[in-house]
Amino acid sequence: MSFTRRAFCTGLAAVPLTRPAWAQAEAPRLTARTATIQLAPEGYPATEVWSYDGLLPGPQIRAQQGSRLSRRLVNDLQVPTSVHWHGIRIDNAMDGVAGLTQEPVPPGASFDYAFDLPDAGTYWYHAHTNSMEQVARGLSGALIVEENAPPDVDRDEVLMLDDWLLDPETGGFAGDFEAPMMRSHAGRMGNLTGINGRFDFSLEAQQNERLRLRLINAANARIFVLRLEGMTGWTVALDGMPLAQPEPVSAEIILAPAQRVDLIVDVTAEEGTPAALLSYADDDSWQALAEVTVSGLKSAAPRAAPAPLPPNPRMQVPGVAEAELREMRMEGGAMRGMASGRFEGQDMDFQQLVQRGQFWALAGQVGRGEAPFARYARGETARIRLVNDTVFPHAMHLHGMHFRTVAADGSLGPMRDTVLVMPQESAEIAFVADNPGKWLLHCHMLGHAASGMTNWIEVA
Ligand SMILES: [Cu+2]
Repeated sequence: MSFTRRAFCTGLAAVPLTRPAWAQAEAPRLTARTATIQLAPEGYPATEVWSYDGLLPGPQIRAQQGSRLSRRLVNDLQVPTSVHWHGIRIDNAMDGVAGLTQEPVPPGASFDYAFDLPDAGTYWYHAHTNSMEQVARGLSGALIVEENAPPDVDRDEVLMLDDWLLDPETGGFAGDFEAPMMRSHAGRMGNLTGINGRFDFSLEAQQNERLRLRLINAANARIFVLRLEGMTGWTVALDGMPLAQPEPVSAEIILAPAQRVDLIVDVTAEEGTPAALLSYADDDSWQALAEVTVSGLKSAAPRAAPAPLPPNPRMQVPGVAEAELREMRMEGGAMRGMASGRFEGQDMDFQQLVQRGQFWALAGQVGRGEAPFARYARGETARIRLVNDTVFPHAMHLHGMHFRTVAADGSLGPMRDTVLVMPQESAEIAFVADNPGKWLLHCHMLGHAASGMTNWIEVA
């Protein structure tokens, strides 16, 4: 509106011409609520899910690197919830971990998240209150932070891989989320896999079209083993963080829960020939998780290899050789168990732990304890050896900071926030503890995390 002399005279000029500093605009809403979604194939009943904004996956959030993101979480569910912004090197108070960085948001209440986005890349957001159940019921979405100089691709596609354990009779989520069988074994595996909420996800493309595929594993426990058919390409980023050089896609891409991989692929298939993202299925076959229908020709010849993505800030991890090495032993689970663990301040044997629904320990601690696994001075280089003394793989996720894996010869691997540690193997991680606060270090097989595999560190 414009102000006229007349408006001044009638007193409307009392409206301030500029917004006072305290009158911040309300952040865009992200509403956790139930929704009914057709997840199962046609002919089966629809599924009541817990969603963000009625969508599964939740709305894709895109923002520019260096900008500030804000969302008002509105909880329209019947249970408390909170949002974790997975992989963002975030202010601790915004990390979304109920009971550690914030109180869970009760039904009917809201919580304002606002934080800076220092890094470009592929991230995601998901519930972090009773996440085993809440993520399984649908509370996750993609968070894409765009480079200020994006790579030269024809299209940018986000593919959220997931699985759902559904009752074919009712369409509802099957099984008991507390079931000891799932928690003590490999975790909650779905009987239907899909991408972006669809079991029959498909893409259309042209031959020689260049796609950026952002793969996010949002599943509770499933490790996806993937292959490209009719496409060839490069891995350019892992867990959001650019590789120094693009690497030709390996024969099999292994994507553990919570991990992401950014691929730049060229469609090599000719029109009418198969192209797909294949996934190794439970029946030992390769099945198309995403079918790519090829029609036409984008360009006469394939293009040269892509340039690396621009690096994010603070990707160096200096002083690893001199850093104190701490060992975090993973113990427990079916077929192995453990002698004892500390749960809620008490030492217990495995039988006592099982009676309390606890099956796993990290460094002898069962579930998040009063004291952190380790305390680091701000800026210190941290070095942790994750030793898997169980018969199951575990995808270990550190909040708040990315780490590099340390090879046996001391060389540093790519920068990640989630590392898969296979049974009877170990992985060493190193990172600069430069983000102050209380940060979880936990297994992202969410049933494991809920039954013991959750520890934390403190940076002060
Ligand atoms: Cu685990």
